[in-house]
Amino acid sequence: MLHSALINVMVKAARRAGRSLKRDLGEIENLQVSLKGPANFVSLADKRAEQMLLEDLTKARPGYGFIGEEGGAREGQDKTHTWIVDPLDGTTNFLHGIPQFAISIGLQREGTIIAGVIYNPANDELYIAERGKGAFLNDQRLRVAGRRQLGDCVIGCGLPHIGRGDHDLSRREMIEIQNRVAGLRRFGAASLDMAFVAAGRLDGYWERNLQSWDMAAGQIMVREAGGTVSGIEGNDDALTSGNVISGNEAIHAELLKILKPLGK
Ligand code: 2AM
Ligand code: CA
Repeated sequence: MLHSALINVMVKAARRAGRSLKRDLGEIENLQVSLKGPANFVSLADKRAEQMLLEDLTKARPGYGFIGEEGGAREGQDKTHTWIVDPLDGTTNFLHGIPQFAISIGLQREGTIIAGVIYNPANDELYIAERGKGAFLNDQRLRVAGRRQLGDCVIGCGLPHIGRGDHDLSRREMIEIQNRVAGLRRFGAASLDMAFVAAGRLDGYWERNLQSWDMAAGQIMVREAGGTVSGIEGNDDALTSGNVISGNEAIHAELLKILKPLGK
C-alpha cells in the first residue's frame, strides 16, 4: 500500500527504534536474574529509542518541534508542527518481558494531530493513521467495533500506579463499568489500548492522568477508524486534560454518562 512521504518518514523511524527495543527486550530475561535488575537497563533502552526517533524525525523534517517522554520539549523553527513521541509506551510491560508495548509518534499541526504511527516491535503490529485518509493495521483498513450495548462490550481501562492518581475513584469507576460490560481489560500501554479501539478489538477504553505522548497517535487512530475520543468531561480535549474516553459514538456516550459524574 502507498502512503504519504510523511507517513513513510514516521514508519521508518518507528521501525528503527523498534529494532532497538526488540533487541533490548531479548536482554531483559538475562537481567531479571542479575543482581542489578533490569530497571536501569530499561531506562537506557527508553532513552536510546527516543534519541533515534529524535534523530530520524528531525533529519526528515528539520524545523519541527519535538516533545518526547524522555527529553521534554524542544522548540523548532517551524512553530506550526510538533512531533509528540513516546519511545516506549508500556514501560512496565517491557520491564517484565510482556510483549505489549509500543513506540508512539503523533504529529501535531496547529493544535490538531494530523498523523499517527503506533508500532509494537514484539509482534510487528504497525498502526498508521493520517487525517482524512483512514487508519490501518499492517495495511488493513481499520474500523471501530459496531456494538452498541455495553453488555456486549469488552472495555479497556488503566489503573493508577502506586503514589499516582486517585485510587478510590479508579475503583469506583471499575465497579460501575464492570457491572455493565461483557469484559473489562487492563493491558498497560495506552497507545495500544487506543489502537485496539481503532481495530475493533476493544469496544471502548478510558483512563485518567495520561500524558499527551500516551495518546497523540492513538487519538487520530481512533478518529480515522470512525470512533470518538474526548476527555472525561466530554467537551475537553484528552490531550490537554490527560483523561480519555474512546469508542464508537454510542459506546463513547455510554461510558461518558457513567464516568463523568463519578469524577465530581
Ligand atoms: P508508560 O508505560 O510510557 O509510562 C498504563 O495504563 C499507561 O499509563 C501507559 O501508557 C503508561 O505509559 C502511562 N503512564 C502515564 N504516566 C504514567 C506514570 N507516571 N507511571 C506509569 N505509567 C504512566
Ligand atoms: Ca507512555
